[in-house]
Parts: sequence; C-alpha cells; structure tokens
Amino acid sequence: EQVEVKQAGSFDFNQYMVDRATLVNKALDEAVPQKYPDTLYESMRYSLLAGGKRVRPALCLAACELVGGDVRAALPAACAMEMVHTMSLIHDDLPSMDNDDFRRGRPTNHKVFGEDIAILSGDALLTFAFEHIARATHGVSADRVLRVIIELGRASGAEGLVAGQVVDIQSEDKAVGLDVLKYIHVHKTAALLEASVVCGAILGGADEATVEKLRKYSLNIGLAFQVIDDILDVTATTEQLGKTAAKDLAVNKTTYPKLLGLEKSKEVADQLIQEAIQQLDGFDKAKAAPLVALAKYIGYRQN
Ligand code: GRG
Repeated sequence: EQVEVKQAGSFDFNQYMVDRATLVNKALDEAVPQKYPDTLYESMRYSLLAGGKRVRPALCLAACELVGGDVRAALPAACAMEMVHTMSLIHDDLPSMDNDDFRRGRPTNHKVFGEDIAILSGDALLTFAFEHIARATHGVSADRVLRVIIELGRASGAEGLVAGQVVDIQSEDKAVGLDVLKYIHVHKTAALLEASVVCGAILGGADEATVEKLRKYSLNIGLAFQVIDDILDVTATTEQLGKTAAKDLAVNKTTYPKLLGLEKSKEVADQLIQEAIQQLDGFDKAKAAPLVALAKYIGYRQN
C-alpha cells in the first residue's frame, strides 16, 4: 500500500494527512468552543474532537485546491462535513440504532452523556454545520455557497444518509440483493464523501463539467470504501476469531463478500478505484496527487 501511494509521485501522503488533520482539528476546536450549556458543548466536543481520520475534510480541501481554489475558501465546509459525519456516528451508536459502546477507541457519546444529550448534541452539530458554512465562508460568491448548502442538505437528509440508514435498518435480519446493498452504501457512505468532494470543487471555483467529473470520482471511492469495509469485516474477524465464529457474527448482515465472494468483491473495489482515478486524468499530475492518493488509500487500506 505504501508503495502504491508513493507512486503518485514524490508526494508524501502520510505527512499530507497529518497536516490536514492538524488544520481541520484546530478549525473545529475554534468553531465549536466550550460554553453554556456546559454538558451540551462537552458532548458535542467529546465526539467532534475524538480523533477520526478526517477523510471527508481532506477530500473537501483537496478538491478545492485541485481546481485552483485557496484552501481557506473550503475550510468551513470541510469542518461542516466532519460535523455531519460525527453527528451521524453519534446517532448511529444509539441504543435504538446500532447500540454500540465504543467509537474511535473510547466510550460512545450516549455512554458518557446519556441518550438524551447524545441525541441533542447530534442535532446541534447537524444544524450548526449549515450555519457554519453560511457564516464562516469568505471570498466565495453567495451563489456558490448556496449550492454547497444544497449539496450538503441533500447528502445528509432523506435523499442521503438518513435514507441509507432507514433502508439499512429495514434490511437487518433478511437477505437483500446487490441493488439494495448498493443503495445502502451509496446513501449511507458515498453521499457524504460525494458532498465533501463536490462542495470543495464548487468553493474552489470549478465549472459544471469539472464538478461532475469529481462527483463521479467521489461516488466511486464512496462505494469502494464500503466494499472494502465489508471485505475487512470478513478478513479481520476471520483472522481474529476463526472462521466459524466470524460466520456466526456476520450472519444477519448482507455484504459484498456474501453476495459475490471475496475475490470478486476485491475485483469490484479495484475497478471502482481505477475508475475514480481515471476521472483525474485531465488534471495536472502534481495537483491531482492528493486525490489519487486518497482514492488508493481508501481502496487498499488494511483497517
Ligand atoms: C445525517 C441527519 C443525519 C442523520 C444520521 C445515523 C444516520 C442518520 C446515518 C448513519 C450513517 C453512518 C453511521 C454511516 C457509516 C459511515 C462510515 C463509513 C463511517 C466510518 O467512517 P470513517 O472510517 O470513520 O471515516 P472515522 O472515525 O475515521 O471518521
């Protein structure tokens, strides 16, 4: 994987991601300072500043720079992507949803602050994400900011994450086909990755054709992300627990490896990543290096 990523040129992807995470973490810390009511802000900051790879902000900033924009133009939107992502994780972990006790290596939000505060701090992060884009984006036309707000709204709501989550919940404990599985992945995962890239490009001043090229790139890496997740679910649990236990664990969930087998699933992921990278063909090689490396990182990650 290291070798693959390094082939993108002399570009140091690991250092790039560390630098981007540092920039985004500082901006998030400043965007959501601790204040009254104490518990609400503690809960928001607990999850928002808990680590995480910051893939969505990195994509947003990289897309903005790729099309010639200044990274500062996309920073509020990059933070907004992470706010929506974080709130979706808080709500996903709730007892009425996935009922998870741990996230990003620490107890889930509701385990620390209670269900009521976890729901409300998720709501506050979601609403603030939109306020933050509208209030903190400078040096970009109001028309472009409006388009960004529409993109994020669509990706988050009943045509995006929420829809994906609903279909996912309704598909539990029953066998679903490839079309439904793809619907879930496209909405639950790809939609916000797509919004991150597309919004970065819009804020960077991209024309329509370029935005649509990058939309295709992001949909492909979004779908690949989840196919790889399914593959890792099988391989990681198999390694850790032995084959029978892994099978028992995953029995209620339809996955790509279950429908297509492990090898075919790997082929699908590979194809998606190749097609994503093809979208970047027309761009300056050095400028496209971060998005090429991000696609390879998503496609060939080991955890
Ligand atoms: C958005 C209004 C609104 C509601 C949320 C709960 C819900 C509706 C949706 C669930 C969305 C969900 C949990 C999708 C999974 C997304 C995913 C791939 C998470 C893992 O992302 P990483 O690997 O995680 O980027 P880190 O921790 O690194 O940020």
